[in-house]
Amino acid sequence: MTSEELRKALRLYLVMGSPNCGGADPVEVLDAAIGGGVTMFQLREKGPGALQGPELLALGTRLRQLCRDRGVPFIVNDDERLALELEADGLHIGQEDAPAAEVRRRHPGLIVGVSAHDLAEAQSAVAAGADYLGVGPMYVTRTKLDAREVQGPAMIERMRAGGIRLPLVGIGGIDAGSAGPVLHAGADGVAVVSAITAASSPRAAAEGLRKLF
Ligand code: TZP
Ligand code: MG
Repeated sequence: MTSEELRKALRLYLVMGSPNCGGADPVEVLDAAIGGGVTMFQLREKGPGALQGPELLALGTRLRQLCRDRGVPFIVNDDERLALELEADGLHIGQEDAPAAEVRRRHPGLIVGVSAHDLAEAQSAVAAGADYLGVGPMYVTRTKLDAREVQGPAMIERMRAGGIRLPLVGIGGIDAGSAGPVLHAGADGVAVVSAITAASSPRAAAEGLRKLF
């Protein structure tokens, strides 16, 4: 994938695991969301009731296959082994996970995404060889209980002004009504969880977000 293709794939990035789906089948949620225009997917199986072991592998296999069938890049959060087992297209790591430079070295063929909360973290991630950055939280979120302080779209602007050219996605509390300032600040796309997974129609929610592009 070229960096321009990656930039486009990052427009509407759905991040999700079974705990975000409120009892609905995550495969159905993802299927509907892709139908509505989701361009990239991250399996992030975290929080109360998160699946582990063979159950997680089984869910991951179904989600991975759906992404393959629909031509949507499939990224795994944190878990390098799971990413390899599922033949993921990429891996997303946070500041508390394995150092980005090591992940980059271990997996030269994978898309490597890194969460960055300020310009210094963004600069280190670029130096480590990250392919894209997730920046947040843009707004108040109830999805990630240990989320950092709200940074707002201004953090994207600060990163761009500080010379960060890498593809950036904003994350945290974003929906169709609040995505505009994130994109205007210089993000290539938005990453969302609840705006799609908690919507009565994930497909319509994705369509509403896609209209912004
Ligand atoms: N990282 C920063 S905020 C967040 C993650 C994974 C959760 C975003 O969830 P939502 O529901 O889109 O606010
Ligand atoms: Mg992490």
